[in-house]
Amino acid sequence: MTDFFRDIPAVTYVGPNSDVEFGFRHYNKDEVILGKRMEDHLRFAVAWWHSFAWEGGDPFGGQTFLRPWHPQDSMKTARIKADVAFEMFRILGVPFYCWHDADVRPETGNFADNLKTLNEITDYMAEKQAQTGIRLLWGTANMFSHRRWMAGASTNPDPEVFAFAAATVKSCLDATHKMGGQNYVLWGGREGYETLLNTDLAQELDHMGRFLNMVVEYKHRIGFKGTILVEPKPQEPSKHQYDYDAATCFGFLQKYGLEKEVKLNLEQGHAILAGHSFEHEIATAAALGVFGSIDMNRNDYQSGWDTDQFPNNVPETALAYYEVLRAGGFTTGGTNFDAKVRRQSLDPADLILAHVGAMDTCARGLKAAAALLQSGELEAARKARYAGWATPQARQMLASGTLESITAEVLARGINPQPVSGRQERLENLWNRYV
Ligand code: XLS
Ligand code: NI
Ligand code: NI
Repeated sequence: MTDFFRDIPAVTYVGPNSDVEFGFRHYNKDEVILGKRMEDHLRFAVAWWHSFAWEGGDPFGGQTFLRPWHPQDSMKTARIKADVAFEMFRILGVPFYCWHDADVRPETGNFADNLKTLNEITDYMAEKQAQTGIRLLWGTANMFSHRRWMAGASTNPDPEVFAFAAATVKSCLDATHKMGGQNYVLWGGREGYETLLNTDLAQELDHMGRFLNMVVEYKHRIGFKGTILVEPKPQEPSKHQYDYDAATCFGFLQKYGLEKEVKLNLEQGHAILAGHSFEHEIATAAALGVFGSIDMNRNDYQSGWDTDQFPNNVPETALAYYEVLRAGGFTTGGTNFDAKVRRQSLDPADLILAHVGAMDTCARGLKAAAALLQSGELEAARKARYAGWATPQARQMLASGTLESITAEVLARGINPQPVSGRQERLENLWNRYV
């Protein structure tokens, strides 16, 4: 036990009218929605890196947080960090968490030592999982912070970096497997380029495709039952990242024969950076059969970079969960808060309350989405819009029509389509009745 969160009580459901600060107003984990407990719908996870490893720096200034586990350069402080993390998970009552290797163990700069400390600290964390019942949503390798990764990991022009990356992912997948992780994530922060002048784009993509195939082959060899997830992001830190968005990732997976093996972890802020909405990315992944999990952290709409803030906009989360529900909900995936408090938010209470607010925001979004889905009103309107396609002629046109046969039909039947309203505002008004 540490005293980092001293005086902070375990957070429980208090209902929307309570003025208790450390309470959930909307997240009532046992409440059943569409036949499933809210906890099982949302599958919340805390991100080790932003909540515990991040020291409060931004491009203009360094550390603002002075935590008892700083500096993070020894196994002693790594253990304190793990103790505090599990205390926070207990206070919040979250079922899951996520980590990168570099968040949980000290960096020694050499693979053998990093492997030893990773195994040691993940054994320690696995014990804590067993004691508390808190589970691992996903593990991942940080292949973007250390200078060795500056020109990429699997896409690095130097084969020694490719080798280091392969060994690193093996070590992280082994640890994730040992800890009963539900997924394994690969986010290609430096899998991209700064300038085409020094880059062989085609060769780099082939290397990345081969690398991901090695990961999938290894997963099957060790019997890891979790899902391998790729996380799209268009840019930052690379000027151009290969895993640009959901559609780009699907094309990549298909080219390298992985579209049945790998799914996507979609992040709200990354969707916005790609010029999409979050619900677009979820709907696209679902339509392509590769929807996996979400990182529910938003960006500031004013600054054009990944500010990783906790969600606080109910209508936005409602649109996202509506698509998650339409996709059939999460299986191995969940809602990871890949989010950090602001660098002025120094207090331990800030960390707790950031998550409480985010969990409530998501709960409200989920409830609104579920109520609208259950009412069937939006789905009925959508169905009505496509009703013409249910006729035998329309179905036959799709199944066996040719441009010649269809032209003959247009002439014979005098087809002359009459535009009908898309009813967008009416449907937006319908949405607003639910959020
Ligand atoms: C960064 C990414 C990262 C991944 C995990 O923008 O979101 O945090 O989720 O490597
Ligand atoms: Ni991100
Ligand atoms: Ni993320």
